[in-house]
Amino acid sequence: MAAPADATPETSLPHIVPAPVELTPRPGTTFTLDADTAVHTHPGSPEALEVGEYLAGILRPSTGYPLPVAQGESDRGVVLSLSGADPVVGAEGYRLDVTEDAVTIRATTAAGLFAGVQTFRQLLPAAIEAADEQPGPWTAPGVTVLDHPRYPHRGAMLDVARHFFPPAEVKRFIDLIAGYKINHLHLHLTDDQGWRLEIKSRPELTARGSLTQVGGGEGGFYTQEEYRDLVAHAASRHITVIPEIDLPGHTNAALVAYPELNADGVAKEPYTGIEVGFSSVAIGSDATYEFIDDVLGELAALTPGPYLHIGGDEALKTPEDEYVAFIRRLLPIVAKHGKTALGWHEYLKAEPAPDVLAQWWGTDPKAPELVAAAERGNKVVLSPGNRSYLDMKYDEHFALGLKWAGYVEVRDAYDWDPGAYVEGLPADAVLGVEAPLWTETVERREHIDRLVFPRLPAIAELGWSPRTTHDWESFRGRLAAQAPRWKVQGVDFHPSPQIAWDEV
Ligand code: TNX
Repeated sequence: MAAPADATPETSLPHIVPAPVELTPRPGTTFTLDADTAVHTHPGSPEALEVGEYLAGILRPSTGYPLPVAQGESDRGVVLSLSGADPVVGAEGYRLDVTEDAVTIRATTAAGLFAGVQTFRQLLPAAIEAADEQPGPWTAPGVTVLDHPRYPHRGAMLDVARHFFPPAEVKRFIDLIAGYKINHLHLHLTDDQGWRLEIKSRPELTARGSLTQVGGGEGGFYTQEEYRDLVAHAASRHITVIPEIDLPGHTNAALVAYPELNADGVAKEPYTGIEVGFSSVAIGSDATYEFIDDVLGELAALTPGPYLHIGGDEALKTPEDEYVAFIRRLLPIVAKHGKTALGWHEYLKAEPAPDVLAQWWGTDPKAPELVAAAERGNKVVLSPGNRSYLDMKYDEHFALGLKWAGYVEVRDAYDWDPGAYVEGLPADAVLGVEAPLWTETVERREHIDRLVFPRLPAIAELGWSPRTTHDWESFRGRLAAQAPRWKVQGVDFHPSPQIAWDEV
């Protein structure tokens, strides 16, 4: 016998990832998008209007409805308002009310409206994600959602150095991560195998240093115009780009381009393998710092976000005293260009000032150097290799990826607490989390998709959702509900055996 229409059993709670702070169903209520629905955005706010246009841009192809977007107030249709939100939502949260007549999102900023839009998207049928017209009906269950992030820093990284990905591919990546309320995109722009960003004062970097990639393919690079366009695309999704120039190691591509960066003054040959830790710029030479000043100066000018990531990892050929001297000479250059440095945790050996950030990629929760840095005031972003590395294999049968940090199944990615993971690390030192995708084995879109989905949503949830919502059984059910969306979007996710994909 069918359940009465107004019964709302536990199992029919909407499946939202990341889990919201509070979600209360309105039993028996649904909202239906139709040919007359309009999007009303906060009067006088171009940013809110942009979020409205973004939402309409997702809804129009699949519904075939006109969905006009205009500034104004309304109690019908879709309403994006910058007034009336509970202050508890902060700078990135929102309140979402779905009633019979209206879908109302209230926030204090456009970023909050954008986050609310992502939740609303997941309330609609999966076919809403289609690129062409679908039958509908386009109903969303009645709910009240109050939501705001646990951490301000929720990141994903794409390594475009080991394999180059053209701008359209990066934009697709941005669009997909935005759906899970990720707000930082770290681009690993340079490594031994390729230099991927045009630097006008150093043209050989791309003329000579961008021509290869892992496996010997032709590589590539972003012109400054293309890079600016990527940054703007990310910004339109409320994502801040963090560009990384990896120094002093992982620099073979630069050493190919500029002989004077080599300690012996001789240019290196291009490298297309996957070993790490063999290259270094000349630590003691002024030419190195003139080069870095040129590169970081142009990069800072292209980058509206506050951070420049300077790498600092795996400088295995550099003696520790030289490494520390290098970092101490490098950091003032970042500051001179008006940016805050972020670096892989190794650079904490230089005991940098408290205003710079560290990204921890360790696997051992005993990390006394990280704790000591936090005690000196440095904030940290957590990317534990055995939890958040999207390039680790899921299991021994998985063809792509590496396994130096072990296998990372979905549950490994999900079942840890960023606030209590590193022993003795004060909870308030943690700015957030990042899931990096290194691309030694990642050659094309399908490879990206299989490694990123479904593990990125796990890390996104750890970054967004309060610890009180943490529950593997709940997560695996909500994650399974994403699969129909990914299918419609053409995301070639890995059907991990840990998730009951068919029970949705
Ligand atoms: C370590 S994690 C690296 C990268 C590799 C990655 C592969 C880190 C800061 N450095 O150079 O691509 O492992 O998983």
